[in-house]
Amino acid sequence: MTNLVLFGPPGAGKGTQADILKEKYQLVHISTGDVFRYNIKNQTGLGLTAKSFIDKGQLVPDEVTINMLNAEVEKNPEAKGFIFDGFPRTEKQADALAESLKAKGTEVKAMIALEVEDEVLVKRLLERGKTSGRKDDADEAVIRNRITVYYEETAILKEYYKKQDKYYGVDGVGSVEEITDRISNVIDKL
Ligand code: B4P
Repeated sequence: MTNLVLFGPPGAGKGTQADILKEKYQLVHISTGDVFRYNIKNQTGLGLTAKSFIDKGQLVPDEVTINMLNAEVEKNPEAKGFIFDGFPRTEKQADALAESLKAKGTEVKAMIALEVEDEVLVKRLLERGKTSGRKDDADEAVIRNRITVYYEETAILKEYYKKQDKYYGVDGVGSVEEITDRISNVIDKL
């Protein structure tokens, strides 16, 4: 199985690239952000819990997120591999992912990180906020909090995967096609 973690700060383009790569490499795409937004829209218990964190630009608690991720993986027993988009975001989530894949006799093959500077991220998310209806994109203070949370809680995962020789950094600035080519160059050599 080819299991990829697409990594990077909020607005780096993980969702944009995962949508293209899932078709190109026939992988199942799981975006924890998308699953949360689906649950918020349908007003499920999970959605109500998630909303209170997402609207403030905070991470949803690990236990809730990990259970949800495992359920999504279980829904796809025939998958040739997964693109995890927005997961893991903490060390606890990374350990849980390793455990869940190990139980299937597989593992994370690579973490591909999109590198984009903060001011570009803020600009992209504010732009998306004009049309997305996403509360977490509409307010610059919330966007900046998401970026701070990324550095405080998520960025350490770079070291986590580096230690396992699985980290690949990719320049995330350029056209969407250029970035897909850069990521594909990494995947094709795995
Ligand atoms: P996510 O849904 O994961 O969203 P994201 O980080 O905002 O965006 P992404 O990097 O996917 O960017 P995109 O392609 O959309 O998270 C939302 C929230 O959910 C989190 O803040 C958190 O609260 C919660 N959450 C999710 N996962 C969690 C977890 N594991 N644990 C706890 N909480 C969790 O691109 C952004 C914009 O840039 C788009 O408008 C796009 O069109 C544009 N863009 C993309 N590529 C571009 C390019 N090359 N050039 C110019 N613009 C580009």
